Formats: sequence, C-alpha cells, structure tokens
Amino acid sequence: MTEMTSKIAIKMEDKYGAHNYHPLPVVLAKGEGAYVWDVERKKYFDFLSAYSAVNQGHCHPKIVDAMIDQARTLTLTSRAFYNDQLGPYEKYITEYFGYDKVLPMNTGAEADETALKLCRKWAYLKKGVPADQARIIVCENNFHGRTITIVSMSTDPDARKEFGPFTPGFITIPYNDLDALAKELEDPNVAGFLVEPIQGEAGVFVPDEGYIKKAYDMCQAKNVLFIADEVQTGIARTGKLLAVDHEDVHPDILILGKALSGGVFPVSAVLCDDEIMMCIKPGEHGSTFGGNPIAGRVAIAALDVVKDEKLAENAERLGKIFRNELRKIDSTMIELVRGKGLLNAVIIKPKNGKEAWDVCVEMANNGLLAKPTHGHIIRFAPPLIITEEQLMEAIEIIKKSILAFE
Ligand code: IF1
Repeated sequence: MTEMTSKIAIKMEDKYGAHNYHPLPVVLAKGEGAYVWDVERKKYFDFLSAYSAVNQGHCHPKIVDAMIDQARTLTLTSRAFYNDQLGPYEKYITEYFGYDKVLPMNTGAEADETALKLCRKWAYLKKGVPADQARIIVCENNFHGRTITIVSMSTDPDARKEFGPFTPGFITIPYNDLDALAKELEDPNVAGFLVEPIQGEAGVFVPDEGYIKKAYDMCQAKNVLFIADEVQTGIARTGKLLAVDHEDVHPDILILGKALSGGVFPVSAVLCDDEIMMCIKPGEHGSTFGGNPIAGRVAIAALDVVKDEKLAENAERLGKIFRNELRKIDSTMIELVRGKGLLNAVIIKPKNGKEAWDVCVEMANNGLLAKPTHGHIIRFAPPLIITEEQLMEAIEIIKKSILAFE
C-alpha cells in the first residue's frame, strides 16, 4: 500500500470523484477540538467547522463514544419497527426546543424538504388553501440545500443552471425587507415563510434588529407558518441556542441539522406542534435512516455538550472579541466585518489582483483554514469550544495573512 500523501489524495479525488467542489489544496487526516491536521501532520485551526456542523469541536469524545456504543448494539431498524432509542430521543429534543413533536431526518436538505411538505399539507388540511395552490415565500440569496425543489427556490444562477424544470409554488422577496413580505402576505394562498435568521451562504448577512420578530408577527397575523431554517445558525452558533432566540421568536416550524450531531453523523430534524405535525399520516413521508438508533444517541450527546460546555455563552463572548479585533486590522483589503456569535465574515476588497481566495491560501500556509463564499467574502466559523487563548492566536494568523498583501 503506497504511503498516502496530500498529492496522491488530490490526484485520486480528481480522477475518481465528481468535480462538484473546488476545495482548497489541503488534505485533512485528523481532527480534535478546534484543530485539524493534514496528511503531512501540519496543524491548522479549523475556522470553517464543516460549515458549522462541528460546533462541539472535532471528534468530541462524548459524542463519538455515544456513536460507537450504539453502533456496537443496533445501528438501523428502519421505521417499519420501533426501536428503543427513538422515543427517548424524540422526548429529549422536543423538550429541549419546546415543541410537541419532531420528524427525524438525516440531512439539512431533507429537513427543509420535510418542512415544505408539512407546510403545504397544513395549508390544505387546516388553512383551507385550494388543492395545489399553496404558495411559500422565500428570500433572495437563500440557501436551503441542493435538491431540485430547494434550488427551485434559489436565486443563484449557478444553483439552477441546467437543472430545470423547477418546482412551482414559491414567491421570492428581498431578504430583510418587511414591506415586500407584507405585500406577499396579502395572498390568501400563502402557506408559509421560509427564512434563514442569518443568511450564511450569502455571506453571513445579518438582518436588521427586529426583522425576524416583525416578520414572525406579520405571519401570525395572516395565519402563515413562520419556518426558520437554523441548519447553519442553530445549535449555539450565533451566541444563543437558536438565532431566533436573539428576538424571542418561537418558529411554527424549526429546521435543524449539521451540529445537531456535532458533525459525527448525518442527523437533521423538523420540530413543530401537533396542529401541523399531525397533518402527515403514516406512509406519507419518511426515509430509510430517519430516526435511526445511532442518530438518536449522537444527537442527545451533541445537545448535552451544548448545555454542559455553555457553547452559546462562549460563542457570544468570543464573537464580540473576534469582530472587535478584526476591525482593528489596518488593511485596505478589509471592507467590512460582520456576524453574530461565532458566525462571522469579512468582506475582502481585492488588492493588486489578490482576493479572498489568495487570503485563504495564505492563512492555510500560516495554519488556519477558512473558505471564501461568493468570491469576495471569507466566512470565519471556528468550533464553539475554542478558548479565548486559541482565538487570540488564530486572530494573529488572520492578521499576519491579510497584512502580507499590504
Ligand atoms: C454544500 C453552503 C453553507 C444550510 C442551510 C440547509 C442546508 C445548508 C441554512 C442543507 C447546508 C452547507 C451545504 C454545503 C456547504 C454548506 C453551505 F455553502 F452550501 F451554503 F453552510 F452555507 N440550510 N449548507 O447552510 O443542509 O443538506 O447540506 O445537510 O452543499 O457545499 P445539507
């Protein structure tokens, strides 16, 4: 067996794997806490956290142990039968977030699709919307996953090009625009408003203070379901358990994924009360792995860690330090620093032909991993277990890397 090197790994992925990504030329082999190591044992701070799936830190022992223990006992039964882990998990997560019921799925996209189906079903059975006339409002520059129906809601040409025809029934409005929302809410066939409390992929677009609360109230007034996609912003990432908690909003439908499992296993969930959840009857929705015993054990452990290690409080405190320190960097490349908790982004102004990608390559050389989104924005999202000392060390790397282009 030839010794694995980064070069060999990249060539293998290039030859045998679909080219649906353009990764930074870094081949990771190990992860622990806020750190990852490449094949050549070079150590990095992980400031992407697998797009906020590793909030609890890489390979958190409590979560991994739960997975291993259950994997040795019973991995998958399908939902054709009950299993002894699902009920306790459902009780745990519904009490944790304050809902009557949960519909367990695996990926974020599946959870978003599930929320769309629940919303439409509720519209026909409870709101009285005529058959096949339900409309769901979404925002420009949204990101909810990669399935055909989800990209049918997207305004990103690259997400849609040559993937048509698309699923009908979606109305697009500008993000952070209450007047546009009010106008569309006049349509009696509107069933729901699906929104990210902070738009992650769009470049950590934080809406105006009060936007989420006012949007929620407007939806309630029109008997329209407020559906929060917290796949990326949830699980303590923005300094509260959920991003909507910053405005005391309790969504009608809550969508979770990513760090619901601490990044060790695909686990997603849709939570809502009986009036909505009981619209779906046996045989109308599901998935092979949805609600499997390992997912339940892993999610309980991952959510325990959030509370036990006070990850939201840590994200709130260290996020303020992070933004404050980055705003002090004296570089014309830094156009704007924005974010909430430990979900932050820097807008990079190209300089001498160098742009966000070049900054990310320089940071990788200096021992910190982050990735640009939409060309000129670098998202910074370390695991929430990062310490203040580690954060300050990481900030020095970011500063050194950006100033290298001065
Ligand atoms: C990729 C982006 C982030 C999400 C929100 C649902 C999903 C995601 C708010 C779907 C997933 C991931 C997908 C991943 C990269 C990453 C991403 F750049 F694609 F947009 F985080 F911003 N709702 N986001 O952010 O969840 O099906 O992936 O489990 O596709 O490259 P998923």
